[in-house]
Amino acid sequence: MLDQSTICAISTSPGMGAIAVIRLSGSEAIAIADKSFRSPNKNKKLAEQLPNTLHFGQFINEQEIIDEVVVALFKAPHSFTGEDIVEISCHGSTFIQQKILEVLIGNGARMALPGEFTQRAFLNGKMDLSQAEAVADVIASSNAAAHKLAINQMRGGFSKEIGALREQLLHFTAMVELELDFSEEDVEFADRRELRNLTERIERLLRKLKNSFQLGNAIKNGIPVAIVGETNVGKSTLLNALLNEDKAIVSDIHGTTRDVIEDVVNIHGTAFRFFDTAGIRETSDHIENLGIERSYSKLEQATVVLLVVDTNNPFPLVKSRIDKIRERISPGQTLIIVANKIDSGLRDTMQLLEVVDLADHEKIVFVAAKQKENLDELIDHMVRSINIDTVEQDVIVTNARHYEILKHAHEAILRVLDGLDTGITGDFLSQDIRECLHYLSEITGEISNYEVLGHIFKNFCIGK
Ligand SMILES: Nc1nc2c(ncn2[C@@H]2O[C@H](COP(=O)(O)OP(=O)(O)OP(=O)(O)O)[C@@H](O)[C@H]2O)c(=O)[nH]1
Ligand SMILES: [Mg+2]
Repeated sequence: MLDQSTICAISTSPGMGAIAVIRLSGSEAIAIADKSFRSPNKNKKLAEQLPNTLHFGQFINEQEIIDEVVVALFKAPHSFTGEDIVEISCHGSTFIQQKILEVLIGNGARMALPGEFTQRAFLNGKMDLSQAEAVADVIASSNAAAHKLAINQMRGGFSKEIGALREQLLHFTAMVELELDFSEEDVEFADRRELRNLTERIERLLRKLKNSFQLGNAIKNGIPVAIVGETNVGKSTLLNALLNEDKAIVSDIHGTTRDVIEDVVNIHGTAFRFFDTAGIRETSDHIENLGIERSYSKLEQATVVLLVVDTNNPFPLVKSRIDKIRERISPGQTLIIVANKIDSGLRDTMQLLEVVDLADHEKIVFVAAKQKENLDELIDHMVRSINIDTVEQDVIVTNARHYEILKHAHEAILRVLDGLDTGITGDFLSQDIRECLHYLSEITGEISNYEVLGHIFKNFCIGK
């Protein structure tokens, strides 16, 4: 059920600015604006103007001039919300903005709820739910990669992928359910091998989408990079160099950092979230041990692990540190060995590190964090390890709600695969497939309830 009232809100950011935009949407939008709009020749009516036009005039309250404004007109269904929209651009004084809003409410509009413009766009079929959600992400995007993902999703990239999945699932149910209609005759229309192939294809797609969330989430909030290593190897010095500020305390005392220090930097259009951790060593200090446990947990959560080693140490010692961390690296993580202090390092250690065997997901760079020497190469490896090309080509899930739904859908499809293996009857198969379809509809919003919608849109700002 669609609320028919005409809503209004300030759509530009709160506070003073050169100009501000106040937006009205609903069937009465133009009539409400007309009550306070006065054109230079005094007799122009907005209601009689063509859509997609701009009109200069005064915004008045009874006879008082509030401001000189430019009004933009859009008519249903060709507008963002699918309803009549009036956008009033005024001077950006907070007093003027508030005054115009008050007058519009006095004329019969009501204040919009957070995200209500976008919610109406969704309810009027201008976009599906995943696209509507992307509108918030586009507004919030703070780096090039997150922006790219959000724009792609807003333009329907993700919806297309879900649509293709639904097609395949519907094809599957059609095959199985035809068989059910003729169940008394004991025929098998659906070729089980074909069904299996199809199910496997769907499973792969769902798995890929589900797994993409880790990267998607990382891009949105900053790729997690853990800086780990022994005490005193220069982890905090490296963090400060990467952030270009003295964020962490640096000293030659072992065990200086005892808790995780975190900050985000934008590098070449990608946000990286660095975690400087407590140096790993054997110690009986209880607090320090708690810090070391946190270092390991940050290591597990990171997409990129920077293992800092001190080239002043003999090679066998350094090598054993590297091997110890290698055991903790899981698939999908990149390990960059940062051989630090090359300004004063042992020649032997450095030479042997140069020729150390590296796996595909491993890199080594030689730096002097204190002198900021060779950090470019390190940054280069980090940027390349997240492979920005994937971001451009593939659909990547960035939204936690979508991820939760995809997890359920994936479980349902695994049950179908299982069912095909154990030879369960078509009606059970079709039940799981229907469940899977149901979940996908929740992503695009074909199936939604007011509680879910309310929850999604309440996180928007007012005016969007
Ligand atoms: N010569 C030289 N010294 C460095 C370099 N990087 C760091 N240091 C010194 O190494 C010492 C330890 O540096 P930190 O950054 O505090 O080391 P850490 O790994 O954070 O140590 P903990 O917090 O105790 O685990 C400091 O005295 C730094 O100035 C470098 O590239 N060259
Ligand atoms: Mg430190």
